[in-house]
Amino acid sequence: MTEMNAPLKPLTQLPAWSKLAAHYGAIKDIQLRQLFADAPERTAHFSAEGAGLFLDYSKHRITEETIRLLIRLAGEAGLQDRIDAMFRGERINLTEDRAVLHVALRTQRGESILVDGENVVPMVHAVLDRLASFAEQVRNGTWNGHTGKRIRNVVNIGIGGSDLGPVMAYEALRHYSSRDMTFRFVSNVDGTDFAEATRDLDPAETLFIVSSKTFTTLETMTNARTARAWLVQNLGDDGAVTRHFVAVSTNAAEVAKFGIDTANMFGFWDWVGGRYSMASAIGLSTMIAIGPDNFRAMLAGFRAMDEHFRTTPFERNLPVLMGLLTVWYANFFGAQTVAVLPYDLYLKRFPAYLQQLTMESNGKGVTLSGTDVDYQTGPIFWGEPGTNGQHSFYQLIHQGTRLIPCDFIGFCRALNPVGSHHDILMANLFAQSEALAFGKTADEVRKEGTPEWLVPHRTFPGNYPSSTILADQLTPEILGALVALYEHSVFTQGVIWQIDSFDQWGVELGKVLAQRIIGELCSEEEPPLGHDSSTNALIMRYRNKRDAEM
Ligand code: G6Q
Repeated sequence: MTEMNAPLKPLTQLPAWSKLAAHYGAIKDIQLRQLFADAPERTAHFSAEGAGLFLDYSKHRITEETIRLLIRLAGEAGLQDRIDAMFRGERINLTEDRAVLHVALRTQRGESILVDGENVVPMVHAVLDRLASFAEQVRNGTWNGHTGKRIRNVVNIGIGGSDLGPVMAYEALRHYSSRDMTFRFVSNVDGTDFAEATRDLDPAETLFIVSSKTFTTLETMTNARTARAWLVQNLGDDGAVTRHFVAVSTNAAEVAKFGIDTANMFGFWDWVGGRYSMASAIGLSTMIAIGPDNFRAMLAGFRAMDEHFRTTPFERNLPVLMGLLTVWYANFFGAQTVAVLPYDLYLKRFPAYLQQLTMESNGKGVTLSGTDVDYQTGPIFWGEPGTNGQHSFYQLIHQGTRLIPCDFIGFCRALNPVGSHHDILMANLFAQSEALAFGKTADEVRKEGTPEWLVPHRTFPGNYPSSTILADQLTPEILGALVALYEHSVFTQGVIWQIDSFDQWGVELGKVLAQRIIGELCSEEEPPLGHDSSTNALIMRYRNKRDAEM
């Protein structure tokens, strides 16, 4: 057993855990109004900066003692050893017996990270170079379609980790993208996804990127076969596949079996988890959209945060602080969710992306040693861009009965400066975090002349915690840093909770569960059903209605 596998004391028996529990008892009713009145310079203490991101965590229900104890907990949980083990390429994904090396995707040429004695950095850069050359060819029209027409449309076919990163990054970096090309993302096995994505596309100008680590995922392979049929039917030649299909995968055999020349395949490795793969070849659509230079800038942003995480003392380490605050609210205040509220429309898919990153990683109920946890693990992440969310669900955060810690994300400079729009946008961000923290007392409401019966309704309890992440501008570098911030925050949480943040057995189950029923729905002879009575009745009803005359 390596050092990092040495049995740890159960989390709730760590000395810092009991100290935190006692500390929580002492400060649980503490008011942010009071904390700020007592220490007007509070933000100077409770803020940190790294990789171009400024984190203000002063509007949290914490004191210096809270942070001291949380950092002590991180120490007792062996966080630094685990960080080092990840960067060394150790097999910290225990249940899949794999290294966890998305950080290797962001290394510079000349660095060295060994997996089973082999330096993976040259492999990473060899693929990056091939990706860059291919992306350039598509962008400058050297790589044409089968009929000689220029490629104008790129459709990424993938799901989960092979979709959410590409689609989020494309939306986030749209400002930097080639505006004379169209990018679409087909993930759902619902035929509507493919139909709507391709209805206005000219097949002769369309490139499909089939992105699948395993190249066996039902949804992706179904969509890929449909895409191939659509292309061949429209162009009237099987040979067209060569110029219109490329693959991103770890499984060359399946790629070849599908009919894509492995010369047109871009590889990655089993030590890149699906939800951690947007900086790998899975980012091909991103690279075609924004160009190789911008893609490399994004990698540099990832790398800056990786280095910050690996080397910065925990007191000033952004992902560590954010991860520990998530633990503080989940385990001591009983918070069930975290809201992520980007004040930038380009980040509209960022909450969805984070849902997979956080919830697939830390939605675990068993520790690394196989025992059931007796504490909460990963909270539910959700959110929408501001200011839109303010006109819908923020009501519940302000005046509902639940404690929902929020992450506000904003930028000091607009990418589309239009009059005073950006100032108005940012004013809203600042106002929301202020209102959540400090609320409005009944007396303040009365002073506004509110009739007494209405006072309770117009009073805001406040004392709701939030972090604010500010950056200068949404650039490729900053997007990389932001994603890495959350990746490493998730890592920090997983280490504290003693779980495997890098497996996904629930997803694997989903991949096999539907197969039996697919056979029952798709075969001619309609085999007898052996499910529970509810499932049998639903399937029968579906079959009857489906086959009935309209
Ligand atoms: C991610 C998960 C999962 C995966 C998809 C697609 O961490 O493992 O979301 O990315 O199921 O898998 P393939 O890339 O193998 O098609």
